Amino acid sequence: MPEYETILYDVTNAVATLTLNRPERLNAFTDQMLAEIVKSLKQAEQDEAVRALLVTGAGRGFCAGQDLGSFQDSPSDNQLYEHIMEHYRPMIKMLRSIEKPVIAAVNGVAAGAGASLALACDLRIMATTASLLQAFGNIGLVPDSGSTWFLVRQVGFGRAFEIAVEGERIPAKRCLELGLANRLAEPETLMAEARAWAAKLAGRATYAIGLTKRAMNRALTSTLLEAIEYEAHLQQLAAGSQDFVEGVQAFREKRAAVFKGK
Ligand code: T3D
Repeated sequence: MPEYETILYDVTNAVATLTLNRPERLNAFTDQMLAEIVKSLKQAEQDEAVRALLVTGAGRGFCAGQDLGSFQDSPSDNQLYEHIMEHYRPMIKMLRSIEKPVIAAVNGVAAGAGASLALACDLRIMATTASLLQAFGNIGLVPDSGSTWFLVRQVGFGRAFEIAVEGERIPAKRCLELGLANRLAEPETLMAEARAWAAKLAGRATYAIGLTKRAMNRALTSTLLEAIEYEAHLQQLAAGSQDFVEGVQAFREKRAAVFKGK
């Protein structure tokens, strides 16, 4: 029995790649897939050999959100609330807390909670043919799995509200303009560029990158003075790393640093 049935998990060149693998449903989430994503994220978190992650989708879609085939017409009291809390929240929480850089390689449409998944990653590279879609409103739901939180912070209230209530596909080029995508790539080179980007980050001082993620997560809810104090605390930790010693030594010796991520 393979470890995962609805995703593919691969580690190459210190990069763990999670590929959502239900292409016939545009990689729509099932409970099994959500559980397997969380399990694979924990695996990547614990594996010292993994220093960066890539999340992508098999086939022509990135992820179409909740599998609507499993939706009931009249959900019972608390059903959706409990479903989100039990199945979606852990995935988004893991993505934001894992102290390794996570890149979404958005190969096609990212809709509903699939858009939330893309937005929860630290960085996004999108195929020029891909799009983000806040599909929730199109079926009478509200954005969930962190989409409201990510959108207002990434594009501001007015644009976030427009994106959420219009329910229209935002093409990759517009995502880049809005800052929702960091980079674009042609579809045929997307994965090569995403892997190269992830491998490049994996070769950097990834312990410090993890602390940077921790600091920026905290900065979202702190004052300036609190942020400066927290940065000072984390700087002390970073300065105790082998990577710091190596970084300074390499600078003095005028050579490229060889970081170990610790
Ligand atoms: O319980 C809870 O926890 C609540 C949580 C909710 C979170 C959510 O994510 S709610 C939002 C759910 N997602 C959607 O509403 C998106 C629905 N899909 C679409 O709007 C469109 O499919 C897309 C815009 C994503 C793509 O359009 P297009 O034209 O490129 O493809 P298509 O032909 O519509 O889809 C291709 C196939 O995928 C098709 O199957 P078929 O007809 O070839 O057998 C379609 O039914 C299937 N598919 C697409 N999205 C889903 C799906 N099957 C199940 N669930 C889907 N979400």
